[in-house]
Amino acid sequence: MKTLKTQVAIIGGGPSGLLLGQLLHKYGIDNVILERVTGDYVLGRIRAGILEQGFADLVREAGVEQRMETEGHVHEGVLFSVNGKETRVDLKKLTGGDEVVCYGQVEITQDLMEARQAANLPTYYEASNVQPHDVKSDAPYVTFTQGGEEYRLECDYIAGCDGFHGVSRQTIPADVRQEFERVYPFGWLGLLADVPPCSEELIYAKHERGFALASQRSPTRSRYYIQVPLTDKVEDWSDEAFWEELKLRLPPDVAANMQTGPSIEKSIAPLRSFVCEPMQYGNLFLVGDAAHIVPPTGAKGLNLAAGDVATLLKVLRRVYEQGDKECINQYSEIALRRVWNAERFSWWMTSMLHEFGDEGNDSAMDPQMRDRFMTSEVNYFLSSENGRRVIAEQYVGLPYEDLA
Ligand code: RFL
Ligand code: PHB
Repeated sequence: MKTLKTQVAIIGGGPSGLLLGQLLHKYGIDNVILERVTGDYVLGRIRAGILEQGFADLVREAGVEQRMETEGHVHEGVLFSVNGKETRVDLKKLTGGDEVVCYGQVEITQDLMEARQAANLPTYYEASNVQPHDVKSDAPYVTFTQGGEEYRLECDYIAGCDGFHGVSRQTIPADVRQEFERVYPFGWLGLLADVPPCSEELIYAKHERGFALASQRSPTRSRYYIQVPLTDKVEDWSDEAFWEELKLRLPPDVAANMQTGPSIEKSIAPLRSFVCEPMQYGNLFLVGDAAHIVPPTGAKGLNLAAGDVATLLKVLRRVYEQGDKECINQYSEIALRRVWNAERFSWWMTSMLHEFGDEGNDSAMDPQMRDRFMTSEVNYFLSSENGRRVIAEQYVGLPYEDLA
């Protein structure tokens, strides 16, 4: 067994782990990343597209912003369509200057990977049997196997950035951990295509046939989603069938001018709200999807992960720069305040904009009555400036909290 030493062991080389690693390095804190799969596999996951200003600022702080600044697109507004009727939420005006950046998760992950490689920071890809040990003690360590060799990584702290299916959360004993979960009775079928976006700004569409989202990656690459039953398989959907259904759900003038083309990627994602409390156990911290999942309707998943990274960075800087080890106990409470806010917003947007039908309607309410309430609610918020501001403030993201 080979023994390695570092200050912070990071489990998971997705966007959370990479961003944390880069920022820790910038402040002189050593870290090692252990990733289960290859870098190419990580880059094959097409996910988020919208970054909050707080996220973009962290990327700048990490010094990895060059490509985001030139290739990312600032969006000052977002469109909602309710049964074909469009309303614009002017993010910038309603929030007094905030906006979001449209730049793919794949791109930001690639930028962070390249920066890590250029700085020669240790990353173990294809690390299997990753297991944290003694996380309540002053000498935690992580064991793993790579290339037939067994390793023991000794560290001060462990950051569990290993996503929803990772090992870190399971390290917190079941009697300490409380998990909250709601699985929605539908999924999103996403399609990526090299065609110009149908709209300059994103369109979130509520339609009686189901939700649809028109998003984008660049002036020549579009990302679209439609709500589908959980029982549907990607193979059930030809590109033609997808485009046809999408057009029915978007505003007619947008659909009429939409350019279609062959898909580069097509996949179905289930929708889930999930929170694990607490997010810290001894010297182990959960970061990003390892601790919480939101349905993608509010574009909050990756942004929440960045909020955790910002908080953990403040904690670890204070530990190493000021010798204050007690401050680690603030992490979970501060992170969870932001998490529950985004969870509530994402659940609310999902509830208002999707068709629930009979299936999965878990309230005692008549499904048609629920639909009427939700249509009324979304129309109420979109028709008043105050209502649009409530949506705008949360869409651009709440500020990061400081440590006490
Ligand atoms: P990730 O990305 O899942 O990365 C975790 C990494 O850990 C590795 N791993 C392990 N490594 C070592 N040992 C183990 N035992 C391990 N187990 C797992 C995995 O291989 C992986 O590389 O979590 P992270 O870094 O916390 O990042 C979270 C984001 O990926 C996620 O929140 C977002 O993609 C969510 N999301 C969106 N977020 C936004 O902010 N805005 C959006 O517009 C947005 N759109 C989306 C989304 C997620 C989607 N899907 C598919 C769920 C759209 C979709 C369709
Ligand atoms: C995306 O572009 O993938 C995207 C954008 C906004 C969302 C979800 C996904 O709310």
